Amino acid sequence: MLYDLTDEQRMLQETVRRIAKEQIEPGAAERDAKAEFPWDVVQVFRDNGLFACDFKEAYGGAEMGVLALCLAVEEVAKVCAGSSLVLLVHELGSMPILLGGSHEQKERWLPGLAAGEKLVAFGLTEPGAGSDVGGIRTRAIKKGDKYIINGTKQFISHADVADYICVACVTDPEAKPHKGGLSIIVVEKGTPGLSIGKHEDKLGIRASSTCEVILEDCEVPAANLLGSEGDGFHILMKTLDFTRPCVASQAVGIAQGALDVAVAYARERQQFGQAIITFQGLNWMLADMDTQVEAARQLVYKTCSVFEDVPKDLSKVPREAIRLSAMSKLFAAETAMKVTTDAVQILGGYGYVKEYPVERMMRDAKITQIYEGTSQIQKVVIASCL
Ligand code: COS
Repeated sequence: MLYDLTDEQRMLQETVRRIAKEQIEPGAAERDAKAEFPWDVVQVFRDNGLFACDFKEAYGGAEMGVLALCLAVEEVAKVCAGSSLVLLVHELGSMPILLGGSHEQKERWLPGLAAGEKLVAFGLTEPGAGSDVGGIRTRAIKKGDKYIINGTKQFISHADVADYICVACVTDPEAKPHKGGLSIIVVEKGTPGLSIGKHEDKLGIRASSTCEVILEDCEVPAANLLGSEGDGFHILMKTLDFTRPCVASQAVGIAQGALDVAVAYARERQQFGQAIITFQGLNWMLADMDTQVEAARQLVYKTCSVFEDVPKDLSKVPREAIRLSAMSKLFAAETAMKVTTDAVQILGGYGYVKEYPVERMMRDAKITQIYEGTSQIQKVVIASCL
C-alpha cells in the first residue's frame, strides 16, 4: 500500500508554498498590526482556485478532498496563520450545507462558495454556549413559510464579511438538544433583523475578524433549514469532526513556520565564538521541536485519509474517525503552542520583538488550543471513544 501524497497533492502543496511565500508572507506582519480582514488574500485564493478544493465538481468544486485542503492550509499557516483562517472558516461554514443541504440548496449556495465569490460563517457559539453545545439559546419559531429567529451569537469568525451564516438554533425547546431540539438555518447577508455587533480585539490571528451576531425577529425562509428540524446537533458534531483536522493542519503550519525561523536563526547567531546551533542544549530543543511537528503532521494526514471515506451526508461518523479527528486537533494544537514558545526562547530577545515573526506565531498558536473545541474538549471526545 502506498503511504505518501499523490502527485496531484504534491503539486498543490508546492504551488501553495510558492504563492504563500511570494504573495502572503510579505504582508503578514502588517495584517497582524492592522487587524483588518485580508481581502487581498481572498483574491489570491480566488485567482488560484483554492476555495474549490473540498467541493464536489457537480457544484463547481475541484473535488480534491480534505487532505488537499489541509495541505493548502498548512502552507499558508507557515507564513500567516490569520490568512489561513480564510480557508478554514470557509470549510467550517460550508460543511453544514455539504452535510445537511438538499440538492436544491447545494445548487443555490455551493457554486458561489466554491469560486470564493461568496463567503460563509459558522454560528454556533453564544455567550452561554461554546464547549456546551446543548447550551444554545438562540430560538427559531416557525410561522408559515418562515422562521423567526431571536438570539445572539458570539466569537463568530468572519461573520461581518460572510454572505451566509449557518446559525444553530433551538427549534424544539421541549426536546433535548442532542435528541431533536436543535436545527441549522442558513441566514443570508442583508436579511432584516440580522446585524453584526462587537468586533473582538484579539491576541492572535488578528488578520481574521471575530464578531457578535445579533438576530432580532430575523425572518428567514423555512426553505433555508438544513436537513430536517432536529438534525442540528448531529450536523454540528459531524461538521466539527470534519473540520478539526483542518485546524490541526493550521497548527502544524504555524509550528513548522516557527521551527524554520528558529533553525535559520540558530545557524547564523554567534555566541561564545560559535553558531548557537552547535550547542547541544539548543540543538536538542530543535530536535524535539522537529520530531513533534512531524508526528503532528503524520497524525493529521492519517486522519484526513480516513475522512476521505466518510460520506458528506447525515450518516453517522465512524468512531475511529471521531477519535482521530479529536486526537489530531489536540496533538497538533499542543505542539504548535510548545514549538512556537520554544522558538521564541531560541531567538531570545529577538524572539520577543516584532522584528522577527515568532512572537506573532506564538500568539497565533494559542487559538488552536481553543477554537473548534478546546484541548480539554478533545480529551472528552477521545475518552468517550475508549
Ligand atoms: N461526533 C459525532 N457524534 C458525537 C460527537 C462527535 N464528535 N460527540 C458526541 N457525539 C454524540 C454522542 O455519541 C451522543 O450520541 P447518542 O445520543 O446517539 O448516544 C450525542 O452526541 C450526545 O453526546 P453527549 O451526551 O456526550 O453530549 P454533550 O452535550 O454532553 O457534549 C461534547 C458532547 C462535549 C463532545 C460536544 O458538546 C462538543 O463537541 N462540544 C464542543 C463544541 C465545540 O467544539 N465548540 C467550539 C465552538 S465552535 S467553533
